[in-house]
Amino acid sequence: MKGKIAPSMMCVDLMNVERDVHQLEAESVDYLHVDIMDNHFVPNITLSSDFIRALKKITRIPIDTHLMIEDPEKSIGTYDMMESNDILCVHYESTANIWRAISLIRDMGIKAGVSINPGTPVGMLEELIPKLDMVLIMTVNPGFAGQKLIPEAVRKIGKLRKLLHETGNQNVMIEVDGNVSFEHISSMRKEGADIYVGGSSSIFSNEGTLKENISRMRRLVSEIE
Ligand code: S6P
Ligand code: MG
Repeated sequence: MKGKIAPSMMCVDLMNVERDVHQLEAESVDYLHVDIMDNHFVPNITLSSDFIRALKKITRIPIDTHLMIEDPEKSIGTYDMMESNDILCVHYESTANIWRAISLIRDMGIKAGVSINPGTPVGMLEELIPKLDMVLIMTVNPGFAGQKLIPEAVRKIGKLRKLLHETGNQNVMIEVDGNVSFEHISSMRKEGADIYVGGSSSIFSNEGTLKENISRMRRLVSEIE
């Protein structure tokens, strides 16, 4: 699959969201990655479902929502603004009822994703995979932008790619999130990731303008097809 780019909206200039979203649109990014936290599952609070509602008024870029909240099945109903090309992703570790959470997302007609923390093995997903559109591999501990990569987590991308192949589920996309930097994208691409979340270490890095950073990232994610 052609590598896709998903800028992380928690790294956008919050005083200039609309300006930056229009610029991201002009650069034809594939998704807007929206991090939602609850200060319980992770020790931070960031964006919200209201932020997605506001985004929907100004752009048609598909939304890729990463819920880092406990018991997400209780609030999935508040994401009723999401559409069939949007992705709603819950953490495997965040609920005792992951199957129910995925079913609720699917029943709403939204693409369903499950995310795993660096310490969670990909094998835990085996029975869930046929119900999923995407698996998100965290390559840092969730909660904050600007962290250092956990290299062992990058190797899980390759393990998941193999599992998808062996079980005939190659249509399930693999997303990678956490220090997806200019330095690390190539190894993530070699392992087989499809969607790349760009934050402070790439798209929003002060090494270049948004436009320059996106084209640099696009070159890196297109190198291996
Ligand atoms: C972290 C969150 C991520 C970050 C992204 C930031 O919990 O899920 O989506 O926003 O990782 O990117 P970077 O390049 O600063 O690590
Ligand atoms: Mg995220």
